[in-house]
Amino acid sequence: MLPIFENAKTYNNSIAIIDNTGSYSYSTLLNQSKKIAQAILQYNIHNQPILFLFPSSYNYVSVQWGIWLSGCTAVPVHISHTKNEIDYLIQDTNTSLFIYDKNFEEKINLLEKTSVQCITLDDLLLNKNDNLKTLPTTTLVDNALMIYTSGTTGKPKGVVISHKQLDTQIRSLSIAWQWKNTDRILNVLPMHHVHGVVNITCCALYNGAIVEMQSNFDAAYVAQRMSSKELTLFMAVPTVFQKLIQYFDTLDDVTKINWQNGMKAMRLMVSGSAALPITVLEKWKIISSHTLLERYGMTEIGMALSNPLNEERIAGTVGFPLPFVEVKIVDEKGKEIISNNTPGELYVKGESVFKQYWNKSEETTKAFENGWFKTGDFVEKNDDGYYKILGRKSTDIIKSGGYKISALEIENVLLTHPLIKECAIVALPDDVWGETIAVAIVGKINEAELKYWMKDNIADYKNPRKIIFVQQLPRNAMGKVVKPEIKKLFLES
Ligand code: MLC
Ligand code: AMP
Repeated sequence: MLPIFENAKTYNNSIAIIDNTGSYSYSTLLNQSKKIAQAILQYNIHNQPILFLFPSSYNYVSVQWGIWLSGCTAVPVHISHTKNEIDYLIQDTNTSLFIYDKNFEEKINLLEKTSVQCITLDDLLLNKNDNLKTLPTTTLVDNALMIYTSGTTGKPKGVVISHKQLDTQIRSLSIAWQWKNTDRILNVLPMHHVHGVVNITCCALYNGAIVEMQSNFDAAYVAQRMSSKELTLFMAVPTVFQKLIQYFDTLDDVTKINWQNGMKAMRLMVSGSAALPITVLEKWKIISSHTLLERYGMTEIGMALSNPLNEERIAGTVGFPLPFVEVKIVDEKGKEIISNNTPGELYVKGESVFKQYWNKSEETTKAFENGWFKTGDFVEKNDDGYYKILGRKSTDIIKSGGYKISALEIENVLLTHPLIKECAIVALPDDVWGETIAVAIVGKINEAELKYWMKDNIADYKNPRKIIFVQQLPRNAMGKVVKPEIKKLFLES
């Protein structure tokens, strides 16, 4: 049995998950997951990716665990994904089963089903016959998760993570941040990326803690839960902390003090997925009495670097390599940089690093060099051994609200609009979102109509927020679009 299930057995009647439908113990969760696994087995699916679409909830986790217990790979679909994006996931995974929450019926009805069977959780369990098959023994070598991530080329790629890799990622954070079964965490992050899925939910459930699942971020709700003094942990992206600071400033003194007292009772707050501005760290420290622990990670590698739990946390750095993670910094020629304070690309190796990009062997091979994963992030190490993230190798990778967004992917979607002749996406600095997405367009199209069209074609968080129309895109002598020139157009306007 996988370690996470072994542990769940021992935590038995302790509460595992609280969502807006109630509280669920570890034994209830495990039993429900087994029922779901039995129902999946009736489809004669083995070792295959299965898509699932649920808000962040008890049902989400029981389906994820059910997929694992059936020996298959869990592929989370996000509630904000549009028809086209989900059609792509169905086609790319070549899955034959898609389990969804009945509230998304309308979205599912729009899909080009091809050979996939789409079924609600209710119907899946209803159709389960009493001829129970023996559940397969899922082992650490089996695939656990496939998380889609944007790259510098084309459409998102499925990052395949085995149970061994997932288990290593969980154990690494459990050691570093000393997860305990007395912990209680509120999850406000989306459940199709590692931050919400692995760092918060899997770590909590592996350690017998309680995870409160919220399907969206609501500053007032976070404040209320923190004021209760029941939470011990909170983890989020910098945009969330920025929004909490803005919300704090709107409150009356009594509410502020209650919230602050609640936060003082917590043991740890973590920020990651994007650079944490030092101003945010400082303001949050004044409000909460916590120095945010900043750490660095990536879908392909899980978490790699983290400020320490007990030693000094240095603002603007992401600390040291986590347990089971090896890192090195290399120059343009791939040669290791030994000296401190010298920038280079971060390479990562270890049991936590992903297995492959789904059905993309060439891209997988290109992503590694002699067993080291090439992150595409520039870093340097200071004299005390703390790592600092300096930026990405590619400016076509944008981080907005903690989401990684590929400029190319959005440009390709926009170019499918018949009235758009050319376009170029750039990232503009933004105090709240880190970066905000902007687009220069050549074409005669009404802005309001374009925004309406985008809502159906691109998940909201990937939508360009600023648009300018130009006669032509600035290009260099080679015909390549000069993106810094486009950025200037926005910054000067
Ligand atoms: C939404 N809006 C944006 C935007 N996204 N505006 C600018 N830039 C963006 N990126 C707009 C909406 O259109 C809406 O506008 C308003 O902001 C509120 O939208 P929302 O969706 O309700 O926002 P909110 O719930 O406040 O979401 C903020 C957030 C969310 C920070 C909670 O973006 C989020 O969950 N981010 C986390 C992503 C994540 O988990 N990344 C981890 C990847 S893993 P209007 O006009 O309608 O009000 C990884 C590895 C690692 O990176 O290291 O962890
Ligand atoms: P994703 O591919 O969505 O998992 O995003 C991973 C990327 O997020 C990394 O390659 C980094 O560029 C960025 N990232 C994650 N954590 C941090 C951090 N603490 N500081 C700066 N960038 C970060």
